[in-house]
Amino acid sequence: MPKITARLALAACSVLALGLTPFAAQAKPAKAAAADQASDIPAKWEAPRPGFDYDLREVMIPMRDGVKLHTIIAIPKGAKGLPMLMERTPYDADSFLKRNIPHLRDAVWSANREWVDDGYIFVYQDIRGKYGSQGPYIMTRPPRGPMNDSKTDDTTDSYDTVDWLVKNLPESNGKVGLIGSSYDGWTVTMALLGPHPAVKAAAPESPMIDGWMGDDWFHYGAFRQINLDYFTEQSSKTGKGEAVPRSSYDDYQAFLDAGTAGAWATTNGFKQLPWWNRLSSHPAYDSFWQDQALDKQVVAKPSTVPTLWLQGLWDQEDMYGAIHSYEALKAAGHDNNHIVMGPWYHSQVNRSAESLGALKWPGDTAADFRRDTLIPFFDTYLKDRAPATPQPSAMIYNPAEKHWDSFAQWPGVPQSGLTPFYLQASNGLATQPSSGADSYVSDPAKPVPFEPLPARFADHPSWATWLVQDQRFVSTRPDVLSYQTPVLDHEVRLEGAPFADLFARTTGSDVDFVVKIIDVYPPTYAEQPELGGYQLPISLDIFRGRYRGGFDKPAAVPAGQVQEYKFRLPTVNYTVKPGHRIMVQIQSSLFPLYDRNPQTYVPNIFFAKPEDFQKATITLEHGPDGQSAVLLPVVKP
Ligand code: PG9
Repeated sequence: MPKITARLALAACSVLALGLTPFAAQAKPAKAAAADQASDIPAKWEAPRPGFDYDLREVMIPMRDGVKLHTIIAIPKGAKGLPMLMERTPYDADSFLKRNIPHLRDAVWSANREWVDDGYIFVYQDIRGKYGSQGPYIMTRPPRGPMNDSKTDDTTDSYDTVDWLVKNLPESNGKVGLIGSSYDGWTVTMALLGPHPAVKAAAPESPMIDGWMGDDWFHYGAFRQINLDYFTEQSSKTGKGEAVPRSSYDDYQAFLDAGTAGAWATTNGFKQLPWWNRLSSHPAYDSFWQDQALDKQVVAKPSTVPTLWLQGLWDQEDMYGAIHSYEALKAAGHDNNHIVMGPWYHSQVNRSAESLGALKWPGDTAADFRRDTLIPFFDTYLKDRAPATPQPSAMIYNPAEKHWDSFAQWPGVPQSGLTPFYLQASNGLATQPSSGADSYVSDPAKPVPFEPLPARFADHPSWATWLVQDQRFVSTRPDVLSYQTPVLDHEVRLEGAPFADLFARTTGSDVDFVVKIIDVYPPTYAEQPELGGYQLPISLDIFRGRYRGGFDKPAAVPAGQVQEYKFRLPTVNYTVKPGHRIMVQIQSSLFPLYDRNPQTYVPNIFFAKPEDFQKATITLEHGPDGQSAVLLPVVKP
């Protein structure tokens, strides 16, 4: 450390006592400079923006209660009569447009590039309480009603924003399209509960619709621990907070060390986060979740806005919302809504999509979709431009045949027409019932990993593609049971939503079931040799056994008694080809993505004690005490 003189030390002490930094103290004394200027930084700097092909406006738009929302608007130079494309986000509106880039095409984020070519005005807004917007932030703020007794929500905020836009942007044609993925898809859906008349089309992309049933927070009651990072990132600060620091490079180990999600949260200070406190005190599907499930709300308050629901077929975050909203609206007779499911991971529709993990597609399925379908859909209603072909009710990619299929009705095969594929002796799978049973020991000390170790939530490529991971990495574990058909001599075409229908006993008093439907590739595969023998999950989900009698009625499982566990799996449009096999894998954990079931019934698994975690022997019945099966949407010739 350098030697300091007594005088300097004294000066430093007085600076510290005044609460000034030494740097500020040094800047002060030059008397001559102080006379002619207050600061080198002008009160307001206007960048001339020479050569820019768009105007940028940054405004604080007032809502009905006086709260102002930070909004960025990019208007192509000389625009006249252009429609507006609006995205409302909790993820920093500023990050959607690079302000210092002169050409709008390069300045907007990649998903909007084709829209620039087509001619749109872009509006990006921070939702209440995040980044530049005023007001309190509430996680996925519930609609006004039993859970929100204020006069505002994201329906009114969207309405008030659109109202301001049509009155203040003379360059526009007064028509607004709504778009956004995930949380931003949730904001689109919220807007649809009471849209401004200027809203003419909407695309909720992988929207978070029901956080308990099958979107981000839980799947059928099993908690998704990756959200623990999201909670601090999203709700510890107005801007972006930090992920939780790790004790181990491998999240499998880090979460095993923590014991429960509740213990992890307590250790990491989550009691300061109101959202965590609310979520963790509602582990079951009670009115807290039911009243904010938007697939119910869109039917209760249906809009007339033509809507294109989008999601990935392997969407690792929001696999539930789009398809269930679409189906609910269809069932209620609303035909102004359409579904598109592409061969994509979560939000890949907004990126390039030539491949997904080991799977390759001919061309960029996302860019093609944006150019050929999404923009023409918006243009139909925002530019009065007739589409080349009318948008079908459902457009679903067939990943085995590598092309899009159109459907007037989706799911193609209704639930009443599903074909049971029964578990058989010697790990067979067939359409005739059999007799027998198989057991495995599920040990909470050694849960089945959801991806090859080290598991890392923070690694994007592996997180985005874990749903297409070759399942051979677990298929030889004794606690993963695999059943497969003989090699197929004909193709089996699947169009719709499969179900798992298990009849099982356990020695414990609670249990989870993970069911995967898998396309097993032939042992050698000339088209892409590394896919030889690949076990590709085409539909997979987890179900928490305590909810077998109703999602709002958790109940202990009677030890040793056969119980039925029936649940829907994600939708498929898939052809299992001759030479392949259909496989079903069943296991009782998927860790650390999902929290471990202690296998002893406790009222709230978040706060289970170490002694509640017990090994259990689980027995799957093939008959006569129940015919365990998966029910597949096989198209009959
Ligand atoms: N899947 C993310 C999310 C949405 C809504 C709530 C919580 C998380 C997202 O990508 O926005």
